[in-house]
Amino acid sequence: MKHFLNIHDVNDLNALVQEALNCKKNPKADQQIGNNKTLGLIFMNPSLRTRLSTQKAGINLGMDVMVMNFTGEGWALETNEGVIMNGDKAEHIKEAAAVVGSYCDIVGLRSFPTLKDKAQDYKDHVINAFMKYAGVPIVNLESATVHPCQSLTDVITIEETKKTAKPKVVLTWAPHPRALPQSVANSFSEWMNRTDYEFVIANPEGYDLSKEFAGKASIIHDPDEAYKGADFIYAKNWSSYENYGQILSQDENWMVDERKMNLTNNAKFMHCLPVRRNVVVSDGVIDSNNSLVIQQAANREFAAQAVLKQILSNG
Ligand code: SN0
Repeated sequence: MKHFLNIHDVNDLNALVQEALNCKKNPKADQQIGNNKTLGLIFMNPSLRTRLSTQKAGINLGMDVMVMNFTGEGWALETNEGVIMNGDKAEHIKEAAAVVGSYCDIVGLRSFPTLKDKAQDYKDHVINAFMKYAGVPIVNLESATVHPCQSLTDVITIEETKKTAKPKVVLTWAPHPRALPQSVANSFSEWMNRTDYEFVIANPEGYDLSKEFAGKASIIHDPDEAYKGADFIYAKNWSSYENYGQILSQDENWMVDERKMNLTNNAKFMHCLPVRRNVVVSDGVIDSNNSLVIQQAANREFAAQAVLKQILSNG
């Protein structure tokens, strides 16, 4: 693996999942692989799990790890080409990426979408600029369109937990007070498309994901119907793709609750976190024995480790 930007960088998904499960069994087995190598993690947005799990993964592999928050700490970055930089942006992404790359052997980057300009966001311009100018392998720590480290974690967690070979997995939209990226949902969907699970996306009208990411998923606009017989309920809010970045619904019937979970095949509950309790999911569901959220978060470490290991092994 050269870079880890999205599912297209993964040749053999089963092998990558097995690699992560091996890392989980013995996290410190490959401490020599990353010796004398530096991992730089750059955050343009907040992070808890991504930051700590990727840092820990690097440490497990013997890497030195540097972390920097750009928001408030770095110079405000200009990302457009050919502009006269006489406004509030002090540094161009061309120099910033090249400089970060000069200190690091691998760079991880988080950069959320603006949710204002769909065409610009869906070009994934910021992470692509890092790819172009950093000169080292790039790991996507959630970009404008996808969050592959989370999706790999999700597949690992389903593989660890599933009771049938081809479980029914439902990605359900849930209400939220703020407009959020489509990245986690897009990414989960494109990774589910690479499995042989039965995959359903449930969302209100106006919230269909881009077809490019939804792929072969069945799209259902009625939550009760979608939940029937499900083995996994994966909740996430996203803002509208069609009416780009907008909040079209706050309908609390879409919150994951005990009543709808009772329609499932004793489904496990999943969410990438952070989660708004009693908006996205009821306390009763997230605190139940069927909730996988902590296991999912713990698996982030080994997903990141498997990815870093494959990149380091490529030399
Ligand atoms: C981010 C998102 O993409 O939805 C990160 C998820 C891993 N989530 C949020 O920004 C949640 C913020 C909030 O106010 O709840």
